[in-house]
Amino acid sequence: MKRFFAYLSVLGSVAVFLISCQSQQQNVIRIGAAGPMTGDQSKMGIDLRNSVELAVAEWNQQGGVLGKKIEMLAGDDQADPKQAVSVANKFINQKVVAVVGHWNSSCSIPTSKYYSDANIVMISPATTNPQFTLQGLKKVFRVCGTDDQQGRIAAAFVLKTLRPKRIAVIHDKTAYGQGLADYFQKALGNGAEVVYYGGIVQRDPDYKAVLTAIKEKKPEVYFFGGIYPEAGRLVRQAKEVGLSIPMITGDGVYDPTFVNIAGKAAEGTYVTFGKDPAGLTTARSFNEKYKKVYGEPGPYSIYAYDAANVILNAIKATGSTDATTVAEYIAKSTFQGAFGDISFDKNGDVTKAPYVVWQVRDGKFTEVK
Ligand code: ABU
Repeated sequence: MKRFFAYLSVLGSVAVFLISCQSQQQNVIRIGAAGPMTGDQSKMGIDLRNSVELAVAEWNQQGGVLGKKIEMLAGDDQADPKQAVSVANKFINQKVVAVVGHWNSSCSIPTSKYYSDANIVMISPATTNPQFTLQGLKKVFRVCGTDDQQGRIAAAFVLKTLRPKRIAVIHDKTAYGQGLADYFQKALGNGAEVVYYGGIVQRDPDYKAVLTAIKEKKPEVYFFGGIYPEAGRLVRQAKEVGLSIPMITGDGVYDPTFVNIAGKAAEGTYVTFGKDPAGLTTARSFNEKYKKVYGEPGPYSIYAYDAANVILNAIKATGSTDATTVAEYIAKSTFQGAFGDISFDKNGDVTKAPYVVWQVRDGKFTEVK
């Protein structure tokens, strides 16, 4: 009998514990922040996580949303599509209502289907491959531009300003890098001859064989579709093999880490990216608060902050965490973001995403006017 009562008492405690966990879960609204938080692209994921954390802290200081505290859950996808799917499954089990992320196109495209099927809103701050929002998934958005846009800007700049006859095009074989390289090449049209086209392997320490092969083709410029760790090694090793021509590349290279890796060899590199938000009145408060807590904002920090605020404002305005309701509201509304007004087209892309060309001068990214 004693044993029976002891058994009942254990069962009772377990039940109380489970009920209390469930009620705690119901009293919070969970938002996922997903990106590469370890590995050679970790700065991008950490920037993203910091911004979502900042937005969530601000909302919680004001009492949260719908009378509930907001909890941010961070998911490290290591810029690896398989890890990204694991993160998505974890977030689904943890009942997040929305995700800010992922950072890489190669992670956002496969996970978008998982989130949509699980009724979770997804806004990527940085994924630029057009395919991401062309899948007909109504709960998927991005707050940045697309690679067809930046590919066109890069090609127009090269043809008008650098005027080469011969160009080499290389990429990192990812959804982002290869996609961007292909959009760039398409936008060149017959404006210049592509004398070399090929892929490199991400995280390979030595690109000298490829760079020597490019040199033999005598291009006057080379385009790289990829991320800053590879771009840094490429420009450094290009100098080592005597390939002294400018690189033009995309938003994945716009970070001081590129200059740190490349050193002096970074000088003169051209990069397409959005305008600098530092001077915007709307961005002032974000910049000050971010700097105070985390240091200098990264290139996509403000985009991630705006993505989190779009989600939380939509939850507040609709009085709901239902993804269909929230996504319908996001699709038809204009939000006052730190980077200016944000509204979306029928695919979930932002209606304004102006790219400009930057150049590394004296170790700093400087807008080319
Ligand atoms: N847009 C730059 C890097 C992120 C991506 O893979 O799209």
